[in-house]
Amino acid sequence: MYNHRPVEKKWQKIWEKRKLWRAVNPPAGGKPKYYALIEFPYPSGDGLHVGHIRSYVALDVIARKRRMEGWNVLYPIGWDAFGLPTENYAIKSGIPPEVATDRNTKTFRRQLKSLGFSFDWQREINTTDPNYYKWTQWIFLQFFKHGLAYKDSSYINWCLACRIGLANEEVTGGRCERCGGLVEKRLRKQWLLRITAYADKLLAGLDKVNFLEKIKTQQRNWIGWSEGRLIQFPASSLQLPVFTTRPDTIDGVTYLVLAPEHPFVSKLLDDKKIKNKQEVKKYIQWAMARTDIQRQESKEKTGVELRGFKAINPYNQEKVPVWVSDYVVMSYGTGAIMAVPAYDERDLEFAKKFRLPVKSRPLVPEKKWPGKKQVNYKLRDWVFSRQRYWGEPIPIIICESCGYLPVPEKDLPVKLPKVKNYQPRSDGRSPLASVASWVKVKCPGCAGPAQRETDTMPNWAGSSWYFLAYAVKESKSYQLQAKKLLKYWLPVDWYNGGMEHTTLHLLYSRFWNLFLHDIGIVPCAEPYQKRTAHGLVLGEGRIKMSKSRGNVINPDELVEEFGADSLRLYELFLGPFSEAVAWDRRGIVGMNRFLSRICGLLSKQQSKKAGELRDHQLAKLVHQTIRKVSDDIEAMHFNTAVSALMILLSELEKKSAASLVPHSYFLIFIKLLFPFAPHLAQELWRGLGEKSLLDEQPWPAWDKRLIKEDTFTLVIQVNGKTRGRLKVKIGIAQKEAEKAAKEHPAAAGHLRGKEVKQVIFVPNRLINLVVV
Ligand code: ANZ
Ligand code: ZN
Repeated sequence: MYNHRPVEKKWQKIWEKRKLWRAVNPPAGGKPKYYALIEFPYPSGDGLHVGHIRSYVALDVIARKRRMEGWNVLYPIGWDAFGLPTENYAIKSGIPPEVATDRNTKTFRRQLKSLGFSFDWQREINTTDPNYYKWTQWIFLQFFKHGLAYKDSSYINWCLACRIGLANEEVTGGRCERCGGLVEKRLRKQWLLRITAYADKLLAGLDKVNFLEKIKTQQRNWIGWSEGRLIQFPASSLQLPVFTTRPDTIDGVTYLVLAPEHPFVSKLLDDKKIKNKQEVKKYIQWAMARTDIQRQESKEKTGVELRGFKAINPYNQEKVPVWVSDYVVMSYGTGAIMAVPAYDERDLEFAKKFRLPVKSRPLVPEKKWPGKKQVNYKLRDWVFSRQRYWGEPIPIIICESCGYLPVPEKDLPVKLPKVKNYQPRSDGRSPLASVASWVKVKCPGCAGPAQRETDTMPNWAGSSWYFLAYAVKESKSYQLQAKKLLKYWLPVDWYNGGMEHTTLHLLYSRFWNLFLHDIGIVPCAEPYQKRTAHGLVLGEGRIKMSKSRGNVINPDELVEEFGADSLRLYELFLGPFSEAVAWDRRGIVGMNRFLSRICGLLSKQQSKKAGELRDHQLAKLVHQTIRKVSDDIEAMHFNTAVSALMILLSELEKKSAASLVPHSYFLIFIKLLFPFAPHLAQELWRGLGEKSLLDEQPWPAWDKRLIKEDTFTLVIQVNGKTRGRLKVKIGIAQKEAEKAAKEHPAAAGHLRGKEVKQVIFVPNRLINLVVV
């Protein structure tokens, strides 16, 4: 066992003092820039989790390798600190969210530093810092001024437990993504961001970036591009538009269906056209009270016909009945469909249940399709307000005569006022609504009495531009309009994060960046050049880690017992980086033993006194390892890179006993180890008499000639038929090859009792024995 504690403390101090990881703003001495990014954490009260670390170690390895390769690296860190857990904690404990946040970030900072991550701490950001959210609010105002932020009454997903509205992206299987509670539809006035206006750009941009294919697929499916036709069906005195992707089936339409929320329904109910009003009203009431999960899970189709009129099929003039059913959703297409039970499963089910006709008619050729071309997206506008305290106040003033007005930019930030009570109000408004002195303002338009918007932004706001914030942070302020900085640092060269953010943060932040690009703030349209994803770290036995199960692993204890280097190595050795892996305590013990062996070997080496004898096999292995570790890091095959280091270590151990290892090989080994286990590597480097810091050392290069294979696979044929293959030395002579071929068991059977008449030899390829 080596004593990791003094070693790790010592080098962390030296690194901090030398400010090695500061990203240098342009001109940066002509060095090319490299921007490596991980998803900044939410500083929860529980502290850092071993799951967080996996991604951070991976990009730390990349960042350290890049520095050695001569890049000006930006590898930043910060806190995504607004959000519900801190607010809920405030409700329970009475401790103000900013106090809890401050305490939590202190813990996270200490923990991250104890792991030796090479973050540029000078650029640390915090989304709850008024200097920071001033710009979050400023960006919101730009959206507002461009008509992309608007307030609207719409049916939103309402979490009954959290008492907040959720975006579609935050609802999974009809339940709240945060608390798992039931979600129902509620009509509410909400702020929305018009992300749908960017659906095309969000799709097209995917062709230009290097994202994992599964990430692109998820985003494409989420945006949900669909081309079809908008077809008008005359119905009573109205024209009823439907969206269909199968206009060729129009001859077989036997009824139409409207969503229960469809405005057409209430219009007809007012018009006194409908004979079964009570029945329709009852059905609508019933349908609207159902939660999304009930709608999705119900197997039984339900519905009611609007009796008293018929719609006309514009293709064949047939009269068709109009139904209301909740299998049609209001938020897609036009909220109305033409039903073709002969071709569509769901329509067939409905038709069977309500005894509606099924007509198999031939498909209609394209030139006869009515309606006009229409592209639809599954993507919905982003519900951007929350009725909670711990978020960025939406910088809008509401005046009875002037309407919604932006807070003048010079008055930003609109700071969160202190409140006494963090509990959501029973009227559903934010606790901010209770702070009269904050709410009452002078209207910037007419100078009359007006009120502040009391909604706050969702927890996704601050992270939608944080990758820009790092680039433009100078001391305490953010130079978002400083083109030079964004031009130099953007796009992010390599961004790693969780798959769970693909249709949330990753989509939102691309949207913000695209918009900021359009208004001339950001020079590039796409913010991330490359995006990869790590697999989850599960608890022992592949069970999800959670507080309630008591199986959350605290990195502090591991750092104390085994050291940061062992933990870092283990995080990467756990298994393939992109796959979920289960924690196993024995694994970290193994890593610690590996480091102890390295220590044992290298502390015996006196500087420059090791053997200088040439050993071709060892030289080859050293250079093959350089190549393997280099390539594996780039491909995120960290586990196999570590294995390669283990193989090399065993060989070095064997050969050094016989004094066969040139000193330079030990140095190479340490350099390869450095990105993974920086503390110990740096200590051993110093131990071998090297004065420099490894961050400033060049990454080793491999010698192409040395790693060239010196064998090839000889094809053995008898009478032109391949009978076997054999690994032999390159340049093998015909005589030797012939002997080897004759002795090869697969060939021997065909040669028995026969005479070789002729030998055809193609050097370094094949040998053909011709027999009779
Ligand atoms: C007639 C038809 C015949 C249809 C057929 C499909 C198959 P995507 O690909 O998802 O865009 N549809 C349209 N709006 C809807 C809504 N608001 N709620 C539920 N269903 C809706 O699917 C488009 C198809 O889904 C449309 O084409 C429509 O049914 C249905 F053999 O029209 B189709
Ligand atoms: Zn006014």
